[in-house]
Amino acid sequence: MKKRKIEDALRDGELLMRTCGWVLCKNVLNRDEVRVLRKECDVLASQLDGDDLDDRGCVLDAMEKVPVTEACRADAFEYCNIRKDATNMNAGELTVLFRILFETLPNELLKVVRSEELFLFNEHYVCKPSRSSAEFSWHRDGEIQLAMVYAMGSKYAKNIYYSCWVALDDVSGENGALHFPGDGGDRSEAGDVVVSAEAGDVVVFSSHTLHRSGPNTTDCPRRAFYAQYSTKPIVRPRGGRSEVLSYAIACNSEQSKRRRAASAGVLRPVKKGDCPKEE
Ligand SMILES: O=C(O)CCC(=O)C(=O)O
Repeated sequence: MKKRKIEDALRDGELLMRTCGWVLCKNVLNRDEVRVLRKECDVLASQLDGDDLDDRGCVLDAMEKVPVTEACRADAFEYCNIRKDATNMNAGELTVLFRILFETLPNELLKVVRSEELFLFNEHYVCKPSRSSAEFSWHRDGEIQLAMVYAMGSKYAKNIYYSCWVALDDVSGENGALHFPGDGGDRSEAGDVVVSAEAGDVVVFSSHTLHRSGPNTTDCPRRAFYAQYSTKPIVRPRGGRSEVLSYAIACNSEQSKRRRAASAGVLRPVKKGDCPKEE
């Protein structure tokens, strides 16, 4: 693409984010990357009963399984070291996961959101089992995830972060696509916007953006990876000091890159055959 066209495309994405609060980014992850995430999602789901997954709002959180330390909440090296014990990924798959989390998704986000730095705030999978009636009604992520922080005062209500919702399966109205309000904020079934996405596409939206998703009426699970990034660390007051809420791991700074590179000591470059085979 010529430089001018790239600049136009970036401006379009940024404009969409500012006016609609969401944007669909096509083909962000390749097939190998999608396969690595699918496999981890399936491993986490297989550790639960089907009903359990519906009961827990279809959320699968790999970090739930490991002892989260204060250090890993803000440091890329500590995070990678702890995250690697969450599931049985091999070193090649972990390398792919960390590249997605700390490079591919933040780089994509920086095309539509202006910021010098992005901080990983949270990551989990959302898996709607086959024939699941689980739906997410209209909500803004910030109102739910930051309710406790907002309750501490208006200063905290200014926190904003961005969700990168990564389709791991082809997603449509039949299996639980994301919906956003239509023209003039129309939230009716006929007027809202259903975002169909192919595996590897990413829907980016802000923590202030209203959205919902429908049930999965198909015979296959509908899997998505949900990584969220803030432009500043999101903290809450505790015992006279600030404490990181969830995570605040810098993705873009040189220091963060060096810390992540250090974690490569426990990993190794991706080799042919490391990634799961096509199902
Ligand atoms: O993946 C979905 O179906 C929607 C998830 C969602 O809206 C959320 O977790 O806030």
